Order: sequence, then structure tokens, then C-alpha cells
Amino acid sequence: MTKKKLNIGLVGAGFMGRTHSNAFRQVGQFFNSEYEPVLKAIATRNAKGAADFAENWGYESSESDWRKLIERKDIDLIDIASPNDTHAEIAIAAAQAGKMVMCEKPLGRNAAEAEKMVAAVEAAGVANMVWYNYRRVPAVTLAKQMIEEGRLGRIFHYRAKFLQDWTISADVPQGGMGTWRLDASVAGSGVTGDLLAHCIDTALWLNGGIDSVTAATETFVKQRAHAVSGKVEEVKIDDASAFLARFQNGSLATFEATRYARGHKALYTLEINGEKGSIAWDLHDLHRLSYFDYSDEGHLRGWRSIHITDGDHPYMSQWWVPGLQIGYEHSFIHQAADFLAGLASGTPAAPTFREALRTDYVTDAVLASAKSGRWEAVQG
Ligand code: 4PW
Repeated sequence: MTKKKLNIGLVGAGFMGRTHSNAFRQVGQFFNSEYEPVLKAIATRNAKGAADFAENWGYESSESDWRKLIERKDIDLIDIASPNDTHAEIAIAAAQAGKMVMCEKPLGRNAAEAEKMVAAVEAAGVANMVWYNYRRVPAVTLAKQMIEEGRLGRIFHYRAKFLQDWTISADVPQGGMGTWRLDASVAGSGVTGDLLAHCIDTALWLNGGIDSVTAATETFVKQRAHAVSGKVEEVKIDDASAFLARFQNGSLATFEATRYARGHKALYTLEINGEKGSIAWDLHDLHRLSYFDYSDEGHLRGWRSIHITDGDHPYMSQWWVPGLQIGYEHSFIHQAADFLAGLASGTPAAPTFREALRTDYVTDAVLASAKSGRWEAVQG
């Protein structure tokens, strides 16, 4: 079958640029689609960096200004993997030029910015998606399936946390390459938009909408040198953020994220407790879904550990033989596969910009509540 070429222009050559490039390179080998992603061009500000990235990942060309990608007629899709403060401008320009747009999370630095991005892609009628990759870890996708099958029954509790420890030292600068996540003007917020956004996206998907939140945030290191200017500046991001949430289905939830949990690098865990059962998942053991089924016979009842490597499990039939594992990068490959499947079927892959905007509404409410000290309603 002759495949339709999908010419990709990537913006950003950092960590996320690599995860996306790897996904586009591999997806066609493992997932059948009528579309074939073509790594057409990469743009990043540093011309040599762009050229090196292009050579390493197999992009046909490179640019040092993302605007060049948007002007090019031979590019169908702009993939945004650059820092958060660039998302809106690039996405809006790309949509106005009629390009499809994929964007790394969070969609905007705040909901107001994200709303403009939603308006732009919807006005242009172009395909769009936000890279919330953890939905596509097979164990998390299986959790969704189990909830839809009614295996947990009425949900009482949702519990999620995302813990890291990489900013404990006061010597870590803010701003610049690699440390822009600490600069509020670039990132929008700290762990709320960076880490809790993942937890919130998964939660909205698995457990439905959030009505209201009450939050507390803390900034442990108050001043840091700027990575480029060297000037010591006030730190305006939240280093840690915790909140309680009331979901529309009546369940009560707790969320926590920090970059000050010594010993933890990327511990994303979630647990859901329902009337009929519970499930729990841990990114450090991503193939495993722990499941407690209250309908088991009493003498056998207990937490079971489902090893998600079987052909019956989501996405796994496309990989190796049962029992063999996949990893973090595969969640991005799955997301690329779903995007291509969405293009082919006409049913857009989730989360679209509009769906991902809901996460920005929650993170805005979390930050507002941390300031006001009150419960805040979630917009949308
Ligand atoms: O999006 C998140 C990043 O900003 C990631 O999922 C993990 O936390 C890894 O790096 C940061």
C-alpha cells in the first residue's frame, strides 16, 4: 500500500524533541497506518544544534527559526517540543498557516493562553493533540478499560503523586537550556504545570471532571542565579504543590508533586479506590497494575499483580512476545500511533487541545487556591 506522507516539522531539540522524534521514527515499524511520518525538518535557535539534531535523528533539513518551518509548503504538521513560553505563539501561527499541530504539555502557561490555542486550531480546522504520554502506558490504558468495564464500581478516592529531587541544591540555576522549568516566566508555574499536569490529565481521563480544589504550594529556595545572565533573581515557581479535589462523580482526591523528595527521580504513582475494587500503578514498575477485586472468593481475596506484557493488553500485541517488556519511550510511540489512527478514522486522538485545556483550568485553580487559601471552583 502506498502510504500518505505526513511531513513533520519539529520545533525544539531538547529532551522532548528526542522523545517525539523517536516516536515518529518508530511508529510505522510497529503500528500499521495509512500515514507515514516523514522527518522533514527540525528548528531550534542554535543553527549548529539544529543541524546536529537533524543528522542524529534523520531529519532531512534544519532551520534556526521556527517561523521558517511554518512558511514551508512541504511541511504538514508542526510538532512543538520547545519551552512552554513558545507554545502559544507557534501553535497559533502554525494553525493559521493550515498546519496540523501537536504540542508538548502543558498546552499553555495558563488557561488564558491555552484558550487562544484552542480557538486557533478550531478556527483553522486542523488536527491537533497534546502529548500527555502517560495515558499511553499500557497499564494506565488498561486501568481506563477496567473502569469503563465497571470493575471498580462507584469511585470513592483518587490519589496521585509525582515526586522528583533534582532542584534541591540552591546552586541549580533558573532559566536557560535545561533549567527553564525553574523560570516562571518561561514555564508558567513550577511542579503544578510540569508534574501535576500529568497527574491531572490522567485523572480527568480515568475519573472524569474536577469541580473544585484546595491547594498549598511552597517555594523552598527563594533565590537562584539566572543560567544566562548570572544575576541572582527571586524564584517565582512552586517547588512543591499539593491539593485536595472534589470530582464531579463525588469522589475525593489528593494530588502531590515536588522536586524536593530526596531519592525520587520520577515517581509517578496513582491509586483509585472504588466500591467493588481498587487499582494502583507506579511508573517505576510501569508494566504492573495492582488490582484488588472484592468479588473474589473470600479465602482468595487479595491484591493481585497484573504483569501487562500479554497480547491481550493495550498496545502490547504490536511489540514483542508475551512476557517481554517495553519502556517510557513507548508511551510516546503509542501516542503517535493513536494520532495517525485518528487522522485515518476522522475521530481525533485524545487529548485534543480542547480536552487538554481542562488540565490548564485545574492547574490555574490549584495556583489560585494556593494564593487565596480557599477552595476554588474549576472553570470549564
Ligand atoms: O513532562 C515531564 C517533565 O517535564 C516528564 O514526564 C517528567 O518530568 C520527566 O521530566 C519532567
